[in-house]
Amino acid sequence: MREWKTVSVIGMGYIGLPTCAILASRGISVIGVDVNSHVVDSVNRGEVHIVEPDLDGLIQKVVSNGKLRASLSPEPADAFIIAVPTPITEDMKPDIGHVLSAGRSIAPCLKKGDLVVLESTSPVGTTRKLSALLAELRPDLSFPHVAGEEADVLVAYSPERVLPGKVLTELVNNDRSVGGISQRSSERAASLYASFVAGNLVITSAEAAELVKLTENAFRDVNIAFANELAAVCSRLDLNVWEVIELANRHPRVSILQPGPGVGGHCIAVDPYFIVDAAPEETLLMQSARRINNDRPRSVAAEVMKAAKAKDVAIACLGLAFKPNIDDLRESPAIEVVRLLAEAKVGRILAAEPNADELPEELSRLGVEFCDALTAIDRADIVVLLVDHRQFELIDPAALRGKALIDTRGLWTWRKARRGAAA
Ligand code: SAJ
Repeated sequence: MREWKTVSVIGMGYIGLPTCAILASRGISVIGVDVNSHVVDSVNRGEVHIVEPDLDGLIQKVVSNGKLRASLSPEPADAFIIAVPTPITEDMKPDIGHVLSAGRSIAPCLKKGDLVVLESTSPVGTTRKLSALLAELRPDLSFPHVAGEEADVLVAYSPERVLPGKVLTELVNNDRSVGGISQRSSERAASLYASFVAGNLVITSAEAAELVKLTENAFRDVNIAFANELAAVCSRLDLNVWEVIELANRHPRVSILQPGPGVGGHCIAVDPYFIVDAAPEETLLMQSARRINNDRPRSVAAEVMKAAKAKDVAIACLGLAFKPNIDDLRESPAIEVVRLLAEAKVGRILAAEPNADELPEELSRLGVEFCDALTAIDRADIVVLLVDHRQFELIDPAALRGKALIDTRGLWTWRKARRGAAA
């Protein structure tokens, strides 16, 4: 089997950049392509524009030894990996525009024997659409959706499934679905991933692999919605939801996730809509889960407003990231809670986020004040814990004495108390 000498990765974001780094660390010459010239320049300087443990050192190493180079436009390679965003439109329809643009940009570089792998989370059928687009642009070459095993260019889908914060480890160790449009496409794609994946490479069809990715995130969304619904039930019955979950999880076949102020990020809160769009009548559970999780910031804000009886009350909101111990504020339910409180003008809002240098523009415009957690707590009547960052766990309980606490993550009111009892 031919060795992989040159691979081009289209899109150097949260997935593409670590993939460039890992491939280059295995001795493959990697060309990272991005439409953003700042990203291209920073990678060529050996720098990273995203926060991910250990990525900076690896990028610096592979750029300085010449194995990774960034460019604004694709160049010929043995394989092209497409890792570009697939957002949803305002009416919750999948937008595969960036995938098709990436296809258009690589088409002129393709030659017989090349492999194209799509990694972006995509609605079922996207890989086949990509193959059809490439065929239209390159009538001199044959593609597997028409030519099957005889195709000149091989096309496959293989979704990433890495967790932000653990990307470099999970890229290597997770199992991977590899769905080719033809058997040869699957096998070639599997051989590419074998250059760095220690997990199992499981061959399937492109369509099954597309749905597998969406299913993983929809499954998690439904399970978080269950925990959030339970939180609402417990609040009505005046019970501690974290205690109920912890005890239920002692059952050998029960494993409930954790409630919180909602589901953020750009994966779990988005991907279920790709399935809903394809099968609206069959996805009642997924649609309910989306509604439950989307509604959480409003319930949390309502709880805070109920606690804020006096008009001149000060409210400390701790954490703005979409989950603990990261700096990613995109689609964060914590930001949504702060925004709802600021818009309702319930009092003075102080927000703390240890992983950010400044407040997002939308919140500063609403008069929210940015300060460190201890200052915010000191000045507040009500303290709302929105993200369970490790820094917040270390806060001395004495600092919280006399404050009304709304702990949306159970960090102080359950987890920390449990750890203290176990010590
Ligand atoms: N959350 C809860 N309760 C929980 C777990 C999570 O409220 O018990 C919330 C988080 O606070 C956050 C959101 O859900 O707001 C999503 O966080 P996450 O850690 O569950 O997931 P992501 O978005 O960081 O990464 C997910 C992962 N998918 C699954 O675990 C099935 C990851 O493996 C995927 O690669 C990633 O989506 C992706 O890129 O699709």
